Amino acid sequence: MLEALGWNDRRAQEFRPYAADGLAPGRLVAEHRTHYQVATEQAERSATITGRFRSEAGQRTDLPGVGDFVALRLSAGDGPSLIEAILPRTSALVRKAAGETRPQLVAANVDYIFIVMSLDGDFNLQRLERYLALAAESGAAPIVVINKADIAHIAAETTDRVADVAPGTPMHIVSARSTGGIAELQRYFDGNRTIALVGSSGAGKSTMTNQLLGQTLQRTQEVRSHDSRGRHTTTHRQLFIRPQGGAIIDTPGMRGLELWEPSKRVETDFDDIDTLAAQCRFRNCRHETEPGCAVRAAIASGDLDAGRLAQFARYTTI
Ligand SMILES: Nc1nc2c(ncn2[C@@H]2O[C@H](COP(=O)(O)OP(=O)(O)OP(=O)(O)O)[C@@H](O)[C@H]2O)c(=O)[nH]1
Ligand SMILES: [Mg+2]
Ligand SMILES: [Zn+2]
Repeated sequence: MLEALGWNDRRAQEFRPYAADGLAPGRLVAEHRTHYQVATEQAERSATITGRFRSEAGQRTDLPGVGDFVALRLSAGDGPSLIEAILPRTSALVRKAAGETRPQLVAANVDYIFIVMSLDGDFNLQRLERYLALAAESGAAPIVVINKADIAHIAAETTDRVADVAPGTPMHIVSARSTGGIAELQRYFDGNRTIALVGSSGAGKSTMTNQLLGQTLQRTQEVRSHDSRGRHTTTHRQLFIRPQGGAIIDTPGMRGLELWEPSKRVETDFDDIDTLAAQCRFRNCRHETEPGCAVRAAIASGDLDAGRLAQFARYTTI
């Protein structure tokens, strides 16, 4: 069981002192408001952290997150087990939401990040660039997955532009709904690897999760027909164990990531700016003083609120 989750000799070595202390190994599969869910050799356990663990954590990212390998003090009765330690992370997918100074751990110990974009209204190279930057900082390898190949033909020019933005990054064109091309993605699980899916709401991450697992475990929902935007169906990150080995982490589309903290909810989808930026003279325009900047032109003409650009500028990671 733990092996399928990515447990190996190195992990066993790291775990030795905890084993000597009577702790059990596990992998954190979900984070809820009041508790965590942890997969162990026997079963899934609900778990919490000790007050000391919480007070010793310097940053929010020092707390356990989805994908972490942890050392658990198993509860004898019905109560939750206690997470006493986190094993060293091999990678950490971290994002900083707009207007927030504290970074948030999206997923830990991820080998591949599938950046899912769909061939409806979702396709957006600027957003791809932000996801690539996020992946580059994480230590996991990005894979571009272009979904919904059944509804639109992808022009060679489009794949060339993706290759420009993401040089050397593998690209797959698939249809999660009709399963086209999904089989070629299964090899990323070889060696019990962990894949995290990121991308905007409605891109088809949960549909793909179900296909890759061969089971319908995640709920999916139609996108809005007038603008192809998703409905933020997935509301929390969850790690699933693939029966044949390997793990997959489905995440909520961008804005959904903020939902767990409603008071701090900030608009983080910059489609308005992205659309304008596509018309800037320079592809790497920072919308500061560059000539031919369509974003500043829209602010000057009153079509775009200047506050939106400020918000966008603060939004450093994605
Ligand atoms: N035509 C077509 N539709 C697809 C494909 N993949 C997913 N969809 C549809 O797109 C809609 C959104 O899919 P989801 O899997 O819920 O999208 P998501 O990325 O998980 O969205 P959030 O959970 O909101 O972040 C659903 O109606 C899916 O059936 C595909 O390959 N082709
Ligand atoms: Mg989803
Ligand atoms: Zn510009």
